[in-house]
Amino acid sequence: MTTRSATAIAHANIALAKYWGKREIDGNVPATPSVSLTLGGLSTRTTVALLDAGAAADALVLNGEPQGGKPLARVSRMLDEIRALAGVATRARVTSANDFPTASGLASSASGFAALALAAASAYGLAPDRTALSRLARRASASAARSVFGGFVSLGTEADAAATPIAPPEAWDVAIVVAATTLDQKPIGSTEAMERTRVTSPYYEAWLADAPGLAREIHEAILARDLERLGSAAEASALRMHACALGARPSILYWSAATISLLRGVEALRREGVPAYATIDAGPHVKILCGGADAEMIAKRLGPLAVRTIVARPGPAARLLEEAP
Ligand code: 2P0
Repeated sequence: MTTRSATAIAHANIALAKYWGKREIDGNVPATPSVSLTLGGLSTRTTVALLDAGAAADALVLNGEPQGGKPLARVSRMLDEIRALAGVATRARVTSANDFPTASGLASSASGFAALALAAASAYGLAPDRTALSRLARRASASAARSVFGGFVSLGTEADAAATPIAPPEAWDVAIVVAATTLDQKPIGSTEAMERTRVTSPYYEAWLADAPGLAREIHEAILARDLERLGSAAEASALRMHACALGARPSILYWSAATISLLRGVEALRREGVPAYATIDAGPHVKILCGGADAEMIAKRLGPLAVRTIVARPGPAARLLEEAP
């Protein structure tokens, strides 16, 4: 029998200024500042239900499949932090589902851990403010800190970093066209890939030196609603992140042939005068930043190069759902 439960929804976000690499301190602290857009759609819905006092372990069901091993351990680590704050030892059952492909470079850990932090805090009777919630989410997955907020969001590199909102979702009519190139899982997770990059890529120091300037430019371009400046800096951030990862040994190459075809497709759109800019995360998919009015046309144009396109508009902050009585 469960005693208390809470359900939360959080949305994926796409980094326009990329986080890649962690500081060599405890707490999963990014080595580079990042700036993101939280997306409408692309959401994770997570329920945390406290188990009987006698239950020995947490349980996790992800997209209908019971999980053990590393995924469960990562969830239990966040629950342990919340239990320590709440002074409650009771284990919980976590049921989580994405409405988009898990672990394919579509940022499921961002929406997943933001939803988990909010649902778990509520189920255990805590009411952290948004900053504390973002900090909690960051310790599990840094990109999740950003999905706590809606719209345009920034995350720094301080030891206690929490995300802060830059502009709400309705502030600017832009869109992200997600062009998925495969529905398979990615071959190497971003946590491991970042660590390999830090340890072995000769370009890592250059990336650390360069990334803050791009993040500042991206932040300013958002405040100025300057799509061309934002897009060109966001594209540079993504390509420099991948260039740095390519320099790791063994190399980290997330791209497929379709990734390059999509990059060429975005260049062709720009030659025709359409403001469209590519960004790529830890996977082969290409996400195209564009004006809201161009999004459907761009999805149609690039659709034949992808297995699936999704038009995503700026989306809201993570939120609790009212429980059915
Ligand atoms: C980002 N990515 O800023 C960058 C760009 C992927 C590429 O944050 O180790 O799942 O859990 O903190 O947040 C993906 O990494 O990594 C990511 P952890 P996370 O969106």
